[in-house]
Amino acid sequence: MATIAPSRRVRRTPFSDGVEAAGVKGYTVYNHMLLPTVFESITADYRHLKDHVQVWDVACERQVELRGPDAARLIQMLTPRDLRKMRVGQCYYVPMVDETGGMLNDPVVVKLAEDRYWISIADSDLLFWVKAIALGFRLDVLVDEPDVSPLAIQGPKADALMVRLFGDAVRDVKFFHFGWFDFQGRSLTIARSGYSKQGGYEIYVEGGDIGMPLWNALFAAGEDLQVRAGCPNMIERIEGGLLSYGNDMTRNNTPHECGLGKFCNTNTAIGCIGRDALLRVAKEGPVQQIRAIAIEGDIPACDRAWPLLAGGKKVGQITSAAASPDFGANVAIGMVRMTHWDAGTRLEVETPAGLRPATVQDKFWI
Ligand code: THG
Repeated sequence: MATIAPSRRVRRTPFSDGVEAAGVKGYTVYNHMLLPTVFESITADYRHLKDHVQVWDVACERQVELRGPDAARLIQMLTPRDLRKMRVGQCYYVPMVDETGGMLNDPVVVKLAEDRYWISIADSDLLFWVKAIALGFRLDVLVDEPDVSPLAIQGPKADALMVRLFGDAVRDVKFFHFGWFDFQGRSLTIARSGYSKQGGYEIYVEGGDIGMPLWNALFAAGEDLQVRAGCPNMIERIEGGLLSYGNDMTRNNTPHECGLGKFCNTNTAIGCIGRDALLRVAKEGPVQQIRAIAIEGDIPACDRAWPLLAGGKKVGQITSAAASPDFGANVAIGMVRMTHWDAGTRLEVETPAGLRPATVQDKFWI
């Protein structure tokens, strides 16, 4: 594979020096920023993530900040998930859609104050959409991208590591909640969340200057826990059914097709953009939906959609796939038409390396 040319458009992060010192071997670009994809090897990184604890530079999960008297009104316009019960200190995973109900992003929303939110975005330029909505509706709210860079601590020993830096109180942070914790005289927003199923935290590092001091403190404190630099692991996230915007879904998909119907309260999310379109979808149900798919045989890297066939006819597509050491199969995420989405349905995948047998699963692996 060729390299990524360094340039100002491909932004470095406050942790990039640490990531390079740790021997990063591959990058992707996410929200116009570097995102590590591999350190030792994807399978070695996978094993280590499931057994120990890793520190992930996920600064590319950029924040769109809403601040001002109309922040609450604006955030509810942006998502069909009902946010009326959301309290300060909570995080919500939410679909964001356009006026047709098409997915624009699937961020984590962080409620910092009644009049202040962070939208922790997946890989699309959501800032432009949010700014345009705020302007078009003449809302009294500031919308911008603050100097905030998430650092994720993931793996079974994440609690053990975090307690050493932030004290026992960090254990009390509940899933998809956050608290404020001191580090070198600065207050850090720390949530129990992250893009893996192994458990852990996300530290929203405000101010790039404390990036490397925090990075170094975590590695110094976790030596005996075998702490390592890591990154979202493709195998583990497919096993866990964690969706990747731009890969597993695009603007052409509704939340219901993505299995995110449970995060849509179209009846009560009054004022949300796309509500009329989604009311129709919610009533009739989707005609295709995300499924866990097991694929047999050898498969190449999934860098394009692979057609899913039944009797030679296209009935869907595979959008992410990887060989899983723990499940002894190729795990995959696909969008499958209603006629063929039942668990146990046998299909064929048209990979660039040839046709492979596949079976629709009843659920994801973890
Ligand atoms: N953390 C933060 N920001 C992010 C991500 C993250 N922005 C980009 C990307 N990841 C957004 N996509 C997701 C996808 C899945 C989840 C979080 C963000 C996730 N899902 C859990 C699950 O499916 O099991 C929990 C969902 C729930 O029950 O609320 O965590 O990872 N800050």
